[in-house]
Amino acid sequence: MATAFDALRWEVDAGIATITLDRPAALNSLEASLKKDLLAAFREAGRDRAVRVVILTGAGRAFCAGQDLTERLAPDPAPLDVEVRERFNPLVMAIRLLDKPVIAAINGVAAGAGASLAFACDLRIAAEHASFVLAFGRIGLIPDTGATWLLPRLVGLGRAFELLLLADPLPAAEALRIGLVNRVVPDEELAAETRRVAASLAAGAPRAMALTKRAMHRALEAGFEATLDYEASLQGIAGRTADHAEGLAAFVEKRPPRFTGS
Ligand code: T3D
Repeated sequence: MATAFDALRWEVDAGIATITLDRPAALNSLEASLKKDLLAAFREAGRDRAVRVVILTGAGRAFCAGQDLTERLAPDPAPLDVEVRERFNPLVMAIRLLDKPVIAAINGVAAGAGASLAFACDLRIAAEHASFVLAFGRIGLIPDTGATWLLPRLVGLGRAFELLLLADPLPAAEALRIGLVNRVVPDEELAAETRRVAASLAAGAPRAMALTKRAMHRALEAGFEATLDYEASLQGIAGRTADHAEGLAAFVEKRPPRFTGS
């Protein structure tokens, strides 16, 4: 399906929406229209019932180089706190609140808020020549767009400090070793491998997946007993879906389930 976005490409095929940041000459850095389009694309992914999984990737040799720094040099840029609150934070909240899995297909360098976007996704698959650069400190800023919350939860506090304070490039292989990405594949296989994973998710039970995402995010901020209780409530909801009945029927009939999201 073609769309009305200017700064990104949006395609939906077989239940998979692919959002491609499309400013390759500026390494897909985030300027006003791209930030606006990206938020709109995540909202569209939430609304479109045909979409079961979202892939976020970049055109050209980068995933995303974070804030477009030329925008900061323009006359009268928005104060940074306003920019972060109003334009960056809504992006990572949209990923987090989207009740569908989001995969970052990290095709090249992910820097600054571009890395934060990847951290906010549910799964990360990286090309072997991709890398992360936590570039905030290099320009005298602090990590934002969720980096201080997400990164320690993904790799632990010590490694997060190292990455955020030293800001050395982290190659994909090392990112895999420390658990920051789920898979690393040869560059030319990134799109196909990501699609394979997305297709597998798209064949799953959508409501169960949405509830799983909600439960996992809640669990990150709750105690054990509260989590047990929350899991029980969400399981009650999952247990009443047609997809659960379909899953049971498929099991006893020894056939693959056909989940509809109802
Ligand atoms: O509003 C706010 O500021 C608040 C929010 C802040 C969140 C943030 O994201 S802060 C962090 C911002 N990002 C950065 O500091 C990263 C800056 N870029 C780099 O450090 C490097 O470009 C990379 C490590 C990402 C890649 O290096 P390399 O050597 O592979 O490429 P390059 O030659 O530096 O860049 C290629 C082109 O992309 C170049 O343009 P040119 O010379 O070919 O016309 C470069 O200027 C452009 N580019 C790269 N990053 C940005 C960018 N243009 C604008 N903004 C960028 N962030």
